[in-house]
Amino acid sequence: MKNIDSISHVTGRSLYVDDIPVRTGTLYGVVFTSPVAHGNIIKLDTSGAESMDGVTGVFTAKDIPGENQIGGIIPDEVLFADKKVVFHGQPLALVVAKDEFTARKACAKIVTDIEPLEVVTDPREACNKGMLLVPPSTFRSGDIHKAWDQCAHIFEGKTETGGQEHLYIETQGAYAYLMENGHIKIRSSTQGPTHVQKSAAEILGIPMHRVEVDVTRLGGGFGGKEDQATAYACMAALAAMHLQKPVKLILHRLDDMRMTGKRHPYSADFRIGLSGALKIVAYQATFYQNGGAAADLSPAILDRSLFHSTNSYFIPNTEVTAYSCKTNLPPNTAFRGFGGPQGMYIIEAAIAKAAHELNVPASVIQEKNLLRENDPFQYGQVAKNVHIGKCYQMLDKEFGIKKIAGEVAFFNQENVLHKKGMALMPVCFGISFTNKSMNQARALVHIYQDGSVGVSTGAIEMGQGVNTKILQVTSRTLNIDPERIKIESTNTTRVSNTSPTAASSGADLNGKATEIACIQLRKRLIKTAGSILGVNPGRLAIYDGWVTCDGKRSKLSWEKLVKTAHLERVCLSEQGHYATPFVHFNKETAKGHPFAYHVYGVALLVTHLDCLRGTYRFDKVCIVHDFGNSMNIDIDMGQVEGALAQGIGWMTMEEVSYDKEGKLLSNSLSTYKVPDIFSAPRQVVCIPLPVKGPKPAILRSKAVGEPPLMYGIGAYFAIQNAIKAFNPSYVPDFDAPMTPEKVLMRLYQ
Ligand code: MTE
Ligand code: LUZ
Ligand code: MOS
Repeated sequence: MKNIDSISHVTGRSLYVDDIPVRTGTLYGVVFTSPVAHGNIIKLDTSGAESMDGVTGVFTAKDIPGENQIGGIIPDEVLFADKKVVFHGQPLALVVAKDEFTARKACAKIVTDIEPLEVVTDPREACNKGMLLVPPSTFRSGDIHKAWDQCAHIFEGKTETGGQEHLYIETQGAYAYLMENGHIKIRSSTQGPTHVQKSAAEILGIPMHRVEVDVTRLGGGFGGKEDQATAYACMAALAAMHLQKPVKLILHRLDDMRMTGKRHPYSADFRIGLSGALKIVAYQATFYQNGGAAADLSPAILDRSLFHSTNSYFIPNTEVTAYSCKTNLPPNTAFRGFGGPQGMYIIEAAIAKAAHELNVPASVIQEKNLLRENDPFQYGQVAKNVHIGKCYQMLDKEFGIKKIAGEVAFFNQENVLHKKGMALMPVCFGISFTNKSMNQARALVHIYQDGSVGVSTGAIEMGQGVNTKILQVTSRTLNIDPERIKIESTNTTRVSNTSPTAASSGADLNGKATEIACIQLRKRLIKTAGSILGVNPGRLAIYDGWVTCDGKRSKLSWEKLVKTAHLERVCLSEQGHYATPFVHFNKETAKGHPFAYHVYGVALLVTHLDCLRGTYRFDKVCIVHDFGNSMNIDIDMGQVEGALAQGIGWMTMEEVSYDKEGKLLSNSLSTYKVPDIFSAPRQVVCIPLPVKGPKPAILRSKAVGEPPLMYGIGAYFAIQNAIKAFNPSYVPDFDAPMTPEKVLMRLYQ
């Protein structure tokens, strides 16, 4: 089935927040932000802005009737700074005017006096000063101290991975307006409508039932709107409440880049020990996560880095400690992979280091240590239905790992100024929120009198195709034509207490809830059909818009059945509630069964380096990916390709850069480079692993949103291998992203 949004997307008819037709009297907001990264606020004088023509209001912390607090996991983040500023670009005030231009001009009239304080941007420095967002966390398995004695080889190293700008095409924004009796409605570009509803209620000092949040779709989220859409929705709501007028707030691209958090940069130390037979016996690491100035989702992201710190390998003795460091940067946040990519990069770096020192291909070490059935993860869960070995074997069978390695070696022999490099990247990613309570969802399904169907869930459509998948679930469960079904906007009054659409589990959780509701409706309608036709309902089914009896079409159509059921006063609406079974995790012991299942896959990347320029391109990426039984292979392939490009971008050309004063240098698309069509791999071949999907996956179709991003990690090591082929004295270092500038320096160092 085609993505149901594709036609409206390509014809420009899809509606985003900024496309909602505005109501009469709509006003426009612009956020005034801190010009320094750390300081005490001595003066914040907004009178110049307030007295400007066309300005209707300027709002600061003192205008918040409720609590000036938007922290998601820990209450450590204010909506508007009042006493202190803690990052460059932190909101101080919202200026509201008749148009955006006037509001922006008025911002320039605001006068501040901020007494500067010391700015810390480096996570290790923050850690040394004891500036942590939460206490450190450690995952352990086996006995790391005894294990070193059993190792024939021990290697140590240091790694860095950079931030990443989400660059969703639709920037952060919200449109808020009043309904009757002081109720407020917010149209927000958020992955977490309930988070917006709860925070707006707290800011306004009103109960949640007076706030309605509605989301049609996002022009991309990638994690950047899991938490950070909230602030702008709250600001729009606050101004709308004060002014009793509709208020729209859409961030300018440059403001969005400057003000919002990104993927967390990590700095890390590792120590890896191997046996003579190249089995990884011990792995010890310390992660320094650059959290920024407030916790946001950092603690949960830190946890996922630990969960994925051994990637797809079984390592009997491990000890990994992670620090979430508080720095004067915008609070870093969720980004596709959610700390998993950072954790995986570090173990891959450790393996690359060992491979270099022992002069063996990294793929040999990778292959020897792949997870097997019933191996325990370091967090206690026992690996079941492990497919990583199968992915590896199939990749080898289909593409020939040795053959490609041979071609690369031959090319490198024949060429002086061009070198190729190859790398393998296996991935094992856990599916479920690691916070148990978030693994739940609801769906509300209405069958209308004419037989058409409306479905509401907590899922947010952000381009990943979740609405198409939910429509497929409805169509398959009720056995009716997809044309009869409409997926409604995500609205907190129809489906409440939603988890954000995140952790790749949007389709699983909301799809399951939809399936549950549809099964109930089907049962009820079959029963009605039984009494209409005067036969035992056990003989009846619905198929292709008709009631069938013993497999043969009866005279009763779907429309007739629905109409009669309504006349018979049978309820044609149903709510489904789903909670992922068997997931739990004890934070004290760091053991449990946090994931419903894991997604596996292996990628092989070949890069081509121009050794005069330091530039590179990717010739091909071969992937074997475990989709389970993909319910929509076109959408899922799109997710693999998009995530791969995003992962390669993070590892190669995307370089988030701040100056020592905490000011963003890579603050526009001329200084922050993202992959475009010219930097996409020349060839991407992805083969679905032929296996049966697990039960907790919707229709046995595995979650696909995040896992393929991590194939991109192989890009770093492929380039590294190409550099080694040109410059034998290069000692591999681990400082991602590997930009062309860095490549050039390493070629000739
Ligand atoms: N694909 C598109 N086109 N746009 C997005 O914003 N977000 C990714 C992924 N794929 C995203 C995307 C992220 S971070 C997640 S967690 C999942 O989609 C969320 O959707 P799902 O749970 O329905 O897979
Ligand atoms: N968000 C979250 C996530 O709150 N918890 C998670 O475990 C998670 N994992 C991936 C992406 N977002
Ligand atoms: Mo995705 S980082 O879970 O929004």
